[in-house]
Amino acid sequence: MSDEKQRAISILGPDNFTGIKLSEPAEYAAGIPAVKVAVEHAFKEMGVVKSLKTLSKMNQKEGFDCPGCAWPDPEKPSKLGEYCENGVKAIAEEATNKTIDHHFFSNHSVEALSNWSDFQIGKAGRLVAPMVLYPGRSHYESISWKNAYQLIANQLKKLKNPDEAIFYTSGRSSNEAAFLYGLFIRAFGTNNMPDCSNMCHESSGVGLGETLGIGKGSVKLEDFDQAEVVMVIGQNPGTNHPRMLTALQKCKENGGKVISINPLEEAGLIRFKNPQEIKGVFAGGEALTDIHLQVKINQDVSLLKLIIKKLLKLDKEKGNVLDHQFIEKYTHGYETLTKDLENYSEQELIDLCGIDEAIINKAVTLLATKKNIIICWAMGLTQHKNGVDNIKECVNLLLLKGSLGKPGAGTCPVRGHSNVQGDRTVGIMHHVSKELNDAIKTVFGFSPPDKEGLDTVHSIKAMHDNKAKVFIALGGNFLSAASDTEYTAKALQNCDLTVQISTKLNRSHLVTGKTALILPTLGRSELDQKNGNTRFFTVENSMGRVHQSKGINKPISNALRSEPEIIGSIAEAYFGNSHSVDWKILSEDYTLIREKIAAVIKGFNDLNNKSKGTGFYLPNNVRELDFSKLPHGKAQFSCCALPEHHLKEDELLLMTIRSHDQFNTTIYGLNDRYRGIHNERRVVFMNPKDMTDRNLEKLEAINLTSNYDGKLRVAKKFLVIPYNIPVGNLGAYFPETNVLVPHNHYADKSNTPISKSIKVTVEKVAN
Ligand SMILES: Nc1nc2c(c(=O)[nH]1)N[C@H]1C(S)=C(S)[C@@H](COP(=O)(O)OP(=O)(O)OC[C@H]3O[C@@H](n4cnc5c(=O)[nH]c(N)nc54)[C@H](O)[C@@H]3O)O[C@H]1N2
Ligand SMILES: Nc1nc2c(c(=O)[nH]1)N[C@H]1C(S)=C(S)[C@@H](COP(=O)(O)OP(=O)(O)OC[C@H]3O[C@@H](n4cnc5c(=O)[nH]c(N)nc54)[C@H](O)[C@@H]3O)O[C@H]1N2
Ligand code: SF4
Ligand SMILES: [Mo]
Repeated sequence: MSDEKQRAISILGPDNFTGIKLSEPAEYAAGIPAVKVAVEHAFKEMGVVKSLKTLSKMNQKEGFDCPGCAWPDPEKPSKLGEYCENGVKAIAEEATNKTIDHHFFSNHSVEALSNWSDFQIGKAGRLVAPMVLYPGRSHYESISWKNAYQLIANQLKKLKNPDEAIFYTSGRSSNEAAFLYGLFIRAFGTNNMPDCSNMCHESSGVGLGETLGIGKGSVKLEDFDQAEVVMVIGQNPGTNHPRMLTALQKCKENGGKVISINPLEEAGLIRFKNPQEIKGVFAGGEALTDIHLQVKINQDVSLLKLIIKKLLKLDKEKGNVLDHQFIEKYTHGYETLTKDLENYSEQELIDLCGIDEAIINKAVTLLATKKNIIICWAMGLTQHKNGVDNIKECVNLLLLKGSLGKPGAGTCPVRGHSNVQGDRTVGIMHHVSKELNDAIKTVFGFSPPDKEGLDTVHSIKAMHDNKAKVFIALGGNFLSAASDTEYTAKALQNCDLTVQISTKLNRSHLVTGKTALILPTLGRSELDQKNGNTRFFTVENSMGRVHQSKGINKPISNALRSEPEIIGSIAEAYFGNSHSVDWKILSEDYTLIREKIAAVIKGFNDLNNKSKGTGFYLPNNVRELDFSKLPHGKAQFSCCALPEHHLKEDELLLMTIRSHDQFNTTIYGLNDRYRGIHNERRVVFMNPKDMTDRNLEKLEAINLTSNYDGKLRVAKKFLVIPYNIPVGNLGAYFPETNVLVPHNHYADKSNTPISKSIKVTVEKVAN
């Protein structure tokens, strides 16, 4: 193929079926199959010896933090191993022995690679050499680190102003890397820092910030031992936070109850066999959910309003249901809330959420008598137009019950990426914080920009409209993770330069700007050494505990650089000696970075010492019941409107979810064991009644079409799976369905794409 030929890149990859097999959905999560699957994955990718060594150090004090989700480790890790099936899959993916070097890229053109499936792309192996794709060329070519840094610096210097550059962060980077990255971006002169949490828990951050004064959860892991009720809303922990099941199990052993609110009866929520316990391996497993409320997609506000209405009524009749002392002392807006609820009839709310009233009453009776309640949630609440209100309605319930700031009670937004919370804490954000800017000025001697930057959806629009020309990503897979894949592709392809600092190949390396760079970096599990000294870094888990993580494996290649070193070198190439920060020295010395974090960010004093061992908790005003920064110095009740979809007669509401065999856009395998799907990802879960209405057979192929503002978006070829899902609702996996999510429809206030409530129609695929 000629080097000059225009690249015909496949943006979505192949859409062929892979040979589906079905089984009954699983009745319980974990147990023996989980152990077996986990070990198979590890041995296949890492070999036996490396697997055993690596796993023995994961989530242990002197080891490294699991690169999977952000669920916390217990203070005293057990010797049997503090990890789950998906943690093992995550580490096997990173610590694989397979590598792709410059030979791989000279053997495969970018165009050819783009026709591989995401599963094949991910399985190719670890990136081990810096590579460049020049304009008009068909293949990536080798480039030295030095020339790569210079190329970036030159391109950044060509921009008319710093706001023409976009700097994305995914949530796997350490606090040290993220802090340095944010510092460089501000020194460069922009706040354009979109990050994965814009697509994830941003609604939680906004909702909690406005009502409770901190955009993070308030519970600690130990609180699960003492909770009387744990509500799990819009979350699938059996797949996405498997060790949370152990916490739920403990809660139940201590007499607690679990209420789940989900359009699906997810296996992990129903029954659980703990693979870390002998009884879990052999016995029949434990029922986890006491009450399952099978809510229709995006009707959580209706359901929570109904529950609250019923609790208010009971309180009036019998008393002792709500915590009036707490309401009086700590909250604002109670009268307005109760008055607003009078606008809704119980029947209207029952009809909207689609649940049998008798089951709702059971939940109400339980909640009425209990005082210590934890509410956990994830993407089922955040990724809707009213994502922020979903969170606020949860806060309303907790405030009414006085379930905050005491053991066994509180908010628990369950974070996704292992350090997504930490990255935000140490400064990755598009908003301007005067406090942070002042601290940076004092410590580093330069003034950060005070113009609000772009978040994810607005960055995409800016690139699409040719207002931003350079895109740099610290991890992640922006193309496939973001909404409206074809629009996002155009946005990236408009750029003069796209740069990916990555461990593994993904589609964002193939759908690129005119020039593209791949900068391979060390993974979590790898030994990070400089001049014979082993370096460690720090992370913050979902519950605000900061602790160290130290890699143990020999790096897969000597050519790799650590994330801080890469960022420091880009900064050095850009600034030369003309800046108040010595980027090279800072980027190589993580102890120094931690000193600077401690000097700039509240709550991090003595970080170097305090992060050792199990680490320390960051300050959290909700734990102290200190609402002094909020209006009236109180926690805020909110009046939330009901969601409106105005569905046309033939339209259904689609939620885009994760299978059990993926981590976001990384596809570990083609099975979704708990939901009974094997060897296929192009499936759509549908209620049998909706199938009958549309004359659809099991496993019939359909296209999904969304129509927003008159623009048709089509996701082609999905097999219909009859499933226990509410009438009018559909479920299908992302990233395949991201093509349907309109770029300009996102949550109010948080701008999170509406990935869990997309209006679609279905059509049979013509043979
Ligand atoms: N193995 C694995 N672990 C992961 C990830 C992964 O991809 N794989 N991703 C990580 C990341 S970044 C994140 S953010 C988390 C995501 O963790 P989750 O939020 O658990 O992930 P999703 O698959 O998006 O599941 C959303 C759940 O919400 C339900 N749901 C959808 N819409 C609604 C609704 O309107 N109301 C209610 N009540 N429920 C609804 C779905 O049925 C599903 O059970 O997991 C993290 N952990
Ligand atoms: N439709 C739909 N879209 C969604 C969602 C949804 O539920 N539905 N969920 C959203 C959510 S919650 C999130 S968080 C985003 C995820 O968005 P991203 O975080 O952008 O996507 P990931 O798939 O997690 O990124 C995987 C890539 O990260 C790189 N990587 C892995 N480890 C490291 C590391 O240690 N360092 C570096 N530098 N790179 C590394 C690898 O190259 C890998 O291919 O997707 C969002 N998109
Ligand atoms: S629950 Fe999350 S952090 Fe813990 S081992 Fe599993 S994937 Fe890793
Ligand atoms: Mo996420």
